[in-house]
Amino acid sequence: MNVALALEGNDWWRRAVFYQLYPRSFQDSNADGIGDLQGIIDRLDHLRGRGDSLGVDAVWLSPTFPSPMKDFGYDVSDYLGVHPDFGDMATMDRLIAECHRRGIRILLDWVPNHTSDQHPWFLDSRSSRSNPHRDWYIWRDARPDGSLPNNWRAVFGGPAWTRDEATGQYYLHSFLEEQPDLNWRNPAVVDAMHDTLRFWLRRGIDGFRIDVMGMIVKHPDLADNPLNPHWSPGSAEPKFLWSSNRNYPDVYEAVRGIRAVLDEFPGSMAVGEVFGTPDEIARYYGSRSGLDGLHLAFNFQFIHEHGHVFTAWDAESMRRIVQNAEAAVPPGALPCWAFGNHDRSRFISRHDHDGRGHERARAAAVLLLMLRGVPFIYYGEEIGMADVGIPDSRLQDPARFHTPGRDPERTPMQWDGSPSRGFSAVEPWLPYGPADVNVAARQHDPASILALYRRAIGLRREFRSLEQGSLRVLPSHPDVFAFERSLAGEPSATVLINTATGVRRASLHSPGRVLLTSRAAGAAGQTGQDFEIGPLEAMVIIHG
Ligand code: TEU
Ligand code: CA
Repeated sequence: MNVALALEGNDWWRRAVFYQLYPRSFQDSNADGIGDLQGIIDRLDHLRGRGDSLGVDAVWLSPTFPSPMKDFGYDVSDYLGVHPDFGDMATMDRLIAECHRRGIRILLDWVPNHTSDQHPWFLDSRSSRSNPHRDWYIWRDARPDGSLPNNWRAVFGGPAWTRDEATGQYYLHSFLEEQPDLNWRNPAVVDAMHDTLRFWLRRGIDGFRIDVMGMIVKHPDLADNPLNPHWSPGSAEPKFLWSSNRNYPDVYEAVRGIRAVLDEFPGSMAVGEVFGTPDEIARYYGSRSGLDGLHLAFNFQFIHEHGHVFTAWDAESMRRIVQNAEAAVPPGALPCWAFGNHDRSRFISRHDHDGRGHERARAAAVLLLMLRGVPFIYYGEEIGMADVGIPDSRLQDPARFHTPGRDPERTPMQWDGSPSRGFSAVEPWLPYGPADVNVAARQHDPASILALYRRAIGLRREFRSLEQGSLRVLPSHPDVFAFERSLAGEPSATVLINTATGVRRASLHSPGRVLLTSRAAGAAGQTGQDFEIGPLEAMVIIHG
């Protein structure tokens, strides 16, 4: 059964629509309240397969490895295994095969910056100063005055150093104290981590999302971070910059080493979780000598900028974000877009101050899928899932770096309107959201957000200018973000996003035909050169 051919060629990822799936929350198959790999297999038809499926080309699974789950899998205790909550190696092999049979590529989430404190390497490392694994992590003495080795902070709050009684030294952890940082300046660590990539690539995994890419190589002397000039007492700004431990220049050399491993497996790829200015992000694609870095590096500016959650939905911000990204990515490289992920409040909840988050989410679907570059859909976005309020007694996330932690955006996928939402036969690990937000209710409703996602993905397939064309921002009404997608020899398309809650006028260089509108009652058919675009409406118009 050849339900849907996979994208062809080693550069398939350039044309792919990706879907991020949080394995704990996709589908529980064995009634323990936790999603698992068999559950994902059971639900693959939603992603791509028979009938009305979304039609995505690739999935990224948040970490599936053995882990004490202090950070829900981002604390890995064995890079070469499967956590028993999720299944076993045989199930993983079946998942890979089932994805491939449907034409879906599959990425795992590789966590190179730190391991779990229960990883055998760290258990060894902390056992004595002379252990062969000692230098696999970053150990330092206190400063002569007894203070911490340097002023670095953990991303989740508190100092980045914990003193280990047994050997009297401090170890570095950029996140939780149960997540000690690996020492990427030790060639043995580099070799061992590269081998974990090879292990999965040989098993058929198509690539990796790389966690915290920008922090793996630090300042060689672990120099103090400088004071943030924008900080003042009581401000929301961090007190110190991250220049010694984030996007430190040597990290790009390590990235090239990772790329060289991927190049041993043609057709594999990696997308990096990176933070920084558009220029810092651009450097992850490669050095002056070419695109020898990561295949893709996330642009998170529609989620957060400079550490602040992005809640604006205005044409001005869109122009700035898109133009900055277009100007920064190196020639031949593609921007990589996401409007949500497992670390941040969901899109609808970020844009719902006036109760119109759902309309903005529909427009966002059009924007995400019509931008030049590679889109990532966060599970549940396609049905309009919002953050779920979590009672204190059920909070799970240990990292409360932004209250109330990251649980609200990690709740179970809602498959139907039943009390179990079709997710689990028992109480789920996190509570469900409102019953009316579910796949079954949206599946056959042509006016639903799910139908809109399907149509937008379909259009990318149908029109090469939308899938591969260049992007040019067009002059427009200040409230309307307008851009053109064009490719030689193909009809060009105009995309219009009205970010105002009132009607606005739009004008085109030539009349066209409306391919898609985000408003259920939006206009279809031919347009004139001048016409009206509805409140919060997004439109795709094809010319010629
Ligand atoms: O996230 C890195 C991370 O902490 C970001 O959330 C970042 O700090 C923030 O957006 C501010 O810029 C990754 C994973 O996505 C997350 O789930 C893990 O907890 C974390 O790494 C540690 O592995
Ligand atoms: Ca389960």
